[in-house]
Amino acid sequence: MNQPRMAGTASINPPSYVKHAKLIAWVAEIAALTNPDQIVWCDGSEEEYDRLCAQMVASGTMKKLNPVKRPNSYLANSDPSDVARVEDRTYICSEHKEDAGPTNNWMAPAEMRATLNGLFAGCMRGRTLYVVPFSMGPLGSPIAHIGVELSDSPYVVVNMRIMTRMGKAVYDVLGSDGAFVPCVHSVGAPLEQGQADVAWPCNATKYIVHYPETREIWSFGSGYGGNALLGKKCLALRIASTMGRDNGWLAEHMLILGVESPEGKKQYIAAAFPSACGKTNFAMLIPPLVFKNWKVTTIGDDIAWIKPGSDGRLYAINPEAGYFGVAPGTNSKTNANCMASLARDTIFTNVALTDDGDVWWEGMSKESPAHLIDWQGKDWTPESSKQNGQKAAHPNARFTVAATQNPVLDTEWDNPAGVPISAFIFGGRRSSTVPLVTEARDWIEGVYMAATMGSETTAAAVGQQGVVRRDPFAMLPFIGYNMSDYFAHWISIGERITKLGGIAPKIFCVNWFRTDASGNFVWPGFGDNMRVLKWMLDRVENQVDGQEHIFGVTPAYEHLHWDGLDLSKDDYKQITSIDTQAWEKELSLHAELFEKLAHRLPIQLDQTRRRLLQTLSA
Ligand code: SAT
Ligand code: MN
Repeated sequence: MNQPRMAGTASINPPSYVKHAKLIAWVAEIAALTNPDQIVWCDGSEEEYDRLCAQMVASGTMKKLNPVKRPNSYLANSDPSDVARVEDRTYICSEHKEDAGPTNNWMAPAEMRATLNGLFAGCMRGRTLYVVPFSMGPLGSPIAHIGVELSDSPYVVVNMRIMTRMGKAVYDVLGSDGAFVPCVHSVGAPLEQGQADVAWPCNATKYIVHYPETREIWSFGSGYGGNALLGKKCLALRIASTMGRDNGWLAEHMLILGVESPEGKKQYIAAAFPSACGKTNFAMLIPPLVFKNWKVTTIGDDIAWIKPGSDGRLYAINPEAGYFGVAPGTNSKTNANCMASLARDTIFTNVALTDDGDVWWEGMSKESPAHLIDWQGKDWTPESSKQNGQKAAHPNARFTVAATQNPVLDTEWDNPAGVPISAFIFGGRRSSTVPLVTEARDWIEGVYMAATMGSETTAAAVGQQGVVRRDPFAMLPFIGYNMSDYFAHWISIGERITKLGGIAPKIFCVNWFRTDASGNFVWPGFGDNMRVLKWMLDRVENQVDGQEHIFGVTPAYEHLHWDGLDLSKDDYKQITSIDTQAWEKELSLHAELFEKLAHRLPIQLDQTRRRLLQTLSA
């Protein structure tokens, strides 16, 4: 780490291994605008990580956890106003409004640049500007993309080191003129001379801004998750989705998992669910006993970059290097592999602190500890929580952990060639209407299912929770361009596969979340999702039947393995039945979405809707 100290305007002083003149000039330009006290060029070393963590422990941003219980791990508590992605403050600033489309916030780039120049002027006063070079995807691989984040948050630096391939080696790949996505981030809380810092600086004004045409990212005012770790949703989804549109590939909000049968046959599945709907749990699934000798392994838990190969198959990589997963609800029953991953070397954010210096969150154990310090730093007891309803951990509390700590990490997880995808799964959180699993009869029907997906909102984004909203492909907050063009792009990928002589992966739609009359989930979920996964894999191999209905193909009760699970035929009916009235309403909501997307919507989608409506009312 290189740390020249300067009063007022910092000197740039890049280390000798940085040979990229444009990058150095850009750092100088941003430093001149934001006015940090010093500039630190991060090298990604362990020594640097430890030093920044120690510095944050000293400043009160993080606590070091009990080294016996949770070696080399930390807890950070954010400001209560900065706990999730801010979708209403997230902008796609393309030259033309239609290119951002009706589902994105838009402002003309020139106008946004003027606004941001005002906000960023002097915004790093009293702070350090960290230069964070990172690669999304294996370092040096032809499918990886490099970003450089300039941030005044040391919390961002240590999280980026876990979540991406971050550090010095990136400069070797960049050389003197390699391409990178410039990412500028500030918590927006300059410090005046002598002003004491707070534990979690942030600003009530927030902007998460993308310029898709020039591939730039600017983020102001938040230090949390996807608002601040700019490699994740901002680069690997919003910006990458526009790269994919331009170059014939897909950037998707998908986990990737491998399934190996007892005979040694390996298949890979990519699955899209909205934030906080169990992607991490699904990606680390432990099959029930009846699936003895079946192995499920993880390629990724949140993002997939998918490209057609010359053999007509789709190949997927996980551009990330770590997991930023939801802690509440995670325990040794729901996700033992995840719990094992979190045993050490983990950063926890907004979970509760136990009296012996460990962490706890709702759902970690049946019994809660008798006393905790909650995520807001207040005393918490089971009694006090009963009285005031305060949760010990914030519902969007997270862990940041390296993928390499996952005991079921797939051996191919960082193979730059990617893994071939056999099927896509799309899932929402729906307490009614949508059946457990439906197979689309062809690519277009699958694209339709994904495009019209609805899901009840979760704590991953600021706003009302539990309301159904259309979340096409689980990508509503992450498509960096016009959603209609995105649908058209998916259709064109299907056509490309056919042209290459391949067979498009099957597309399935699942819903683990249907409830009974008392509001309880009927389907057990977690490991038992293997039962549904097995049916899908058998469908891919043409080895099992299903029942065709209006919307596609669903397994009959006898098509699933039930050993070890007590789920009656009636219960099964409850989660697979199709309520005609509810579906008429559902199709009208699809029509509403299509009306909103209007003139650029691919004709095939509304044709499919009309066909379904006709069959339904026949
Ligand atoms: O905060 S993140 O965007 O990284 C997590 C999520 O919403 O999936
Ligand atoms: Mn996500």
